Amino acid sequence: MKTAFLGITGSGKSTLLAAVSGRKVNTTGVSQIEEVIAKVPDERLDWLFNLYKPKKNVPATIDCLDLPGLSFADDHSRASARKLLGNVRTTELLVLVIRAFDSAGMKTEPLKELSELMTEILLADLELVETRIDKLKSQVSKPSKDQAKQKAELDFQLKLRQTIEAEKPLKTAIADDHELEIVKPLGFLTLKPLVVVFNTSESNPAQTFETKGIIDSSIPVISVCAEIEYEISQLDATSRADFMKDLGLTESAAHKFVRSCYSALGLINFFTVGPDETRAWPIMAGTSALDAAGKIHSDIKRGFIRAETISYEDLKKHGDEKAVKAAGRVRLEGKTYIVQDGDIMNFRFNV
Ligand SMILES: Nc1nc2c(ncn2[C@@H]2O[C@H](COP(=O)(O)OP(=O)(O)O)[C@@H](O)[C@H]2O)c(=O)[nH]1
Ligand SMILES: [Mg+2]
Repeated sequence: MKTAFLGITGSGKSTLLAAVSGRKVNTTGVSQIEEVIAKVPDERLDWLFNLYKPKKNVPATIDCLDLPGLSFADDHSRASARKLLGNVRTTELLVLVIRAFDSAGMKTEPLKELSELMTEILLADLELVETRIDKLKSQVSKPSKDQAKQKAELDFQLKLRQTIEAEKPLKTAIADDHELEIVKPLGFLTLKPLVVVFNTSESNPAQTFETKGIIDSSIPVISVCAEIEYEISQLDATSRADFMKDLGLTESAAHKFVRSCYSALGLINFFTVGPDETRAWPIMAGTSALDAAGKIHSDIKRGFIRAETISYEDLKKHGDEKAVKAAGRVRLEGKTYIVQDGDIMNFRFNV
């Protein structure tokens, strides 16, 4: 899954990314978009790896785009910010990093910053719809076999513009699957799921903020002190646990971050195990066994017979597959079975 980190310059995007990916901070990414892969921590997968001792352990990953900081100080920086926002249209999730830590000479106004970012995201969509309207208008003025279709889309885009101008959620203007198909490839930012990260100060890392009236209450919001979390991420496992305990932290930034991304996107993990690898597969909650099989390989979906399924909890409780079998807890699931978080799946197929 692909996410983009957005925020003003110096809000801590690169620091946070380093913390969640375990790599070093790259502060040079001022003018370029950089791609960083963050592994999804899942202790269940690690437990499975220990049990099966395969050659490889393959966690799920989140593909993060670190963007140069946005600035809305003047028209020129606004224009370049708009251009940058154009580059995140292909991502599935937006992560807004808000500066909530003080440092010498810089006043923080986290809620104002969040509200400004939300406005810029809206304006980027307005610009997109206007470009599309201009294009359609010029197409419609020339006779062609597509004219009726273009006219219909023009009406639809005008409706979208009206919705944005009224500051109503864009999704309220999308009536059916056909309209959804039109908007999908355009990559409207306000249609993307969001995660909001308040980058808090060392003195009060757990500080929370009242975002009511700025963002929808369904959007995951977390507080993280990127600077501390970065230090933690650079430690080995033992010192990390000690350091976190000293600070009273129960969950690392990587965990918190991934949990919010999963929640914003409605994702769960299922697992596959074997002598070669143990592996986590992210899927949307509600995915059928057939579609889950297709995530692994189209052949497995095409030749799907059934899925031998064990829940992680059962495996952990009984200790190994043999004991789970003896307890009668191995299930044979069909195509329409809805895969559950933590299911260990072994697909039988025939092609
Ligand atoms: N005090 C403090 N400084 C931070 C924190 N997070 C980032 N910084 C500092 O803020 C500056 C900008 O951070 P950076 O991650 O490069 O921001 P970006 O421009 O959004 O990528 C760097 O000097 C960081 O060390 C934090 O949580 N607390
Ligand atoms: Mg940066």
